[in-house]
Amino acid sequence: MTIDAATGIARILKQEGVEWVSTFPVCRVNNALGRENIPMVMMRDDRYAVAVADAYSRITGGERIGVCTVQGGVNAAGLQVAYAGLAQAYEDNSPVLCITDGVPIGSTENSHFDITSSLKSVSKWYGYVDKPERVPEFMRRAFTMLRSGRPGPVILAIPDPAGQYDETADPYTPVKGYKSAPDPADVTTAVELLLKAERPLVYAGEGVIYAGASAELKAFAELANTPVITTLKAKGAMPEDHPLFVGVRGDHPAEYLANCDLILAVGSSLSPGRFSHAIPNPAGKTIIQCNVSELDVNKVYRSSHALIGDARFTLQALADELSSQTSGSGRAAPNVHAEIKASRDAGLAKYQEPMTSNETPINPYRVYAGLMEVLDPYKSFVTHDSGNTRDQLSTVYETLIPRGFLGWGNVSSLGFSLAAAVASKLAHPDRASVAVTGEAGLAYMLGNLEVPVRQKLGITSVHISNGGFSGYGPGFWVDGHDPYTHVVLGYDEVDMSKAIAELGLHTERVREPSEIVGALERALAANENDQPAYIEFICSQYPVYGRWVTSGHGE
Ligand SMILES: Cc1ncc(C[n+]2csc(CCOP(=O)(O)OP(=O)(O)O)c2C)c(N)n1
Ligand SMILES: [Mg+2]
Repeated sequence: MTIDAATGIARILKQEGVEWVSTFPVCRVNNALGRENIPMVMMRDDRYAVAVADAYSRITGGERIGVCTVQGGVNAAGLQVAYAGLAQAYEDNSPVLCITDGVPIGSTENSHFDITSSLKSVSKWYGYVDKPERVPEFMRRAFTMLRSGRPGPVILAIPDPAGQYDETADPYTPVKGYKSAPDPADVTTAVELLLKAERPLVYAGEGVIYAGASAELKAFAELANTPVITTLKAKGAMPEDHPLFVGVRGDHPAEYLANCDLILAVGSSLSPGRFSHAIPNPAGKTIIQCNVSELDVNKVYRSSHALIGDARFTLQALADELSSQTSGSGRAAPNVHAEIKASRDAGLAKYQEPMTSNETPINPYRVYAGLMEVLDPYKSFVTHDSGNTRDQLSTVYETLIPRGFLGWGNVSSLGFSLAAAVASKLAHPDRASVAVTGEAGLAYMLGNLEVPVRQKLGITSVHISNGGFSGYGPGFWVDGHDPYTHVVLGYDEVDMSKAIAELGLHTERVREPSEIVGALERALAANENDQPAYIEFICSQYPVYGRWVTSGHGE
């Protein structure tokens, strides 16, 4: 049976279990998606089309691959805007599939912007489907790469979506992801090193979430009696009420990183970035790198030892080996729980007062405390935006399930929180979904707030409305680190709750701390009726949060 390439792609996406595709028009496969009854979530710009699919892959830990389409071809306006989203997905290792129009044969070298070289710089693989009959091959390769190894975006460019091929010549069957386990000899050595250490620390990264290895992380940590910290992107990989959990941000993780003599990094590249902890005195520590990719071994820090493989298999193998080297008893560390509790309590003490503060304008921590009060941590999703909401929430928001909180940022692109909240609602309709943003993030997302109204997605946008880019102005730093560029029209000049109400969201403006919980409850009730909500909390500029262990400051 002869079909066109676009129809072939649509049918294969269905076979691969893709339930919807995010898009911003126009892309020449979209009509085939429509004809084949694949729902499209139409965003209001191309970057958000990528971001929603990207966030969906992150939130589902790669179990369900987010797919987007954007305009390509000659003079690819859509792709040029989408590039920002793809760059973010690439830097953050998100397995998103982006389909775009390819430059048709006969039109290459026609424009200054070189699609091939630019897209290769932000993808695990860029495939140009040069013949319609290669659609099944390229789709197989794409899904294999999306589900195996180090995650990352795959981009397919389709130069001739109308080109015909015989669907029966190379019938498509869905492909699986392939995983590997580390060399058993390397596992033995790792456990020997662990048992020699006096103050080992597990440093868990997002690879644990992609491997679905949270249970294995907990089981291994308990057997090894080791404290655990997580990266921002892995926040929630370890239940944060567990006695072995130290933290993500703040003085307590900093203390543990400084004082440990062995770091077992699992699923983290350890790359010192804006939003990761650097390792103090690395030369004085044994660093064991457990990663799916050899690219992260000996990266920046010398790896004393490495285990290459899937994080779940790695943690299982480590637990088995530790059990056998200790005759089943595990590693003895009698005071570890008490030490962690003391360090956590000391590190978090200074946030207690702002979390219960009655001051007006409202202290943003009081809003976060309200969120923790109204949300069921087992049935909700919270994400931050760039700016103080990221730094403050990652310091104090207690997360009990993987992806109960999405931390993001190797690249922290303003406005991504809306995409994440939309994606979470699509992934888990039964979970409350809340994005917390400042005015900079809000400005990026304004046009896209129409999407959850149109799509009937009950998400809540919480705006910490503090009249400026507060981390940049005076506050934590005496004169502010960007004193000339932090003031925008604030709550006294613009009532965003009125502006956004016109889009059809349930909105409220809250000035009193005592009204926080009620407003959040009303927002969640609107969400239950499939209406998105926006709540503007009139807040103080309060740029105080747990520090990263790094010489620079995050943005
Ligand atoms: C796309 C993009 N451009 C620039 C930045 C740098 N940046 C980080 S936070 C921020 C301002 C945040 O201000 P606001 O949203 O009001 O949050 P607040 O810190 O006041 O809570 C800027 C410009 C960024 N993260 N992303
Ligand atoms: Mg602000």
